[in-house]
Amino acid sequence: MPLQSHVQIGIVGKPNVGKSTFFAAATMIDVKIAPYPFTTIEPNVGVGYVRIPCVCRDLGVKDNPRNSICIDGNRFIPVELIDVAGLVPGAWQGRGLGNQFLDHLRRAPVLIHVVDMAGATDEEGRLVKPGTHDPLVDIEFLANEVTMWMVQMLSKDWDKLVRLVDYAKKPLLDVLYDRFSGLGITQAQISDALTKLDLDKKPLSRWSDDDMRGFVSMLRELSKPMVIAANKMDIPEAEDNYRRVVKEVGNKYRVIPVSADYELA
Ligand SMILES: Nc1nc2c(ncn2[C@@H]2O[C@H](COP(=O)(O)OP(=O)(O)OP(=O)(O)O)[C@@H](O)[C@H]2O)c(=O)[nH]1
Ligand SMILES: [Mg+2]
Repeated sequence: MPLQSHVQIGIVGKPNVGKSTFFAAATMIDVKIAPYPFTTIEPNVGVGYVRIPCVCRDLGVKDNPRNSICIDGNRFIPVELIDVAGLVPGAWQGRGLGNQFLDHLRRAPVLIHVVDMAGATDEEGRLVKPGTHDPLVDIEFLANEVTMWMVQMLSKDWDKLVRLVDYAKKPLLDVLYDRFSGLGITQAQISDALTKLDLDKKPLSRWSDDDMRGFVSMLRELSKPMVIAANKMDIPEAEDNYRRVVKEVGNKYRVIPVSADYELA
């Protein structure tokens, strides 16, 4: 019986990069895996375990806590993983499986972005010769899709928001919090994003498109941090790409080399 988990992690990426393989390796759940895009349509949900050293050795604790288990001095913390359909450019506007799939990620406070580091799939997930697609393009596109999905939520009935805040004097924080309710975003994160960009005092009626995008992009980084699983490291072309990706975006993301195929085997 898996333990209950209160943390949900979304596994995201373009189609055919190995999301379901990664999910299957982490949860030991048998799911459909195939070398073409949109193998997964309905999300797969399961529990995986994060292993950390247990405090029992230092503190002499004997009982297993209710939220995790200890085996031989290792603590296994359950996390719920959700493996969703692949995302193609323009998903936020409904392309591919689009919004429907993004909606499955609402509750996840952390995302694992599975990237085909071998560059063996094009931007829509079709197989191409290894080394022909640049994984940096995928990293940028995915963050952009999630941001635009959130921008769309914010900009809907924008005039109404402006009236509420600028004229009816409802606190900006409350109005934004309402707008993003359901995404598990906290007031502190919203407030942080506003102050970091000097937008906390600016009337909404004077926000430019860049202000809105900048704010949402910052809020996304704060509220849905992303880790990059650099997948298909078993393919020789992945090595150079991996080094380049770490050099280019290693200060922004944790990039972890993996081979989901090998892990699963
Ligand atoms: N060489 C190699 N192939 C991999 C690796 N991980 C996954 N694959 C292969 O990539 C293909 C796609 O794997 P899936 O797990 O179905 O990919 P997905 O991202 O879930 O695909 P969609 O559900 O269609 O979006 C399969 O043929 C896998 O065997 C890996 O680490 N190395
Ligand atoms: Mg899949």
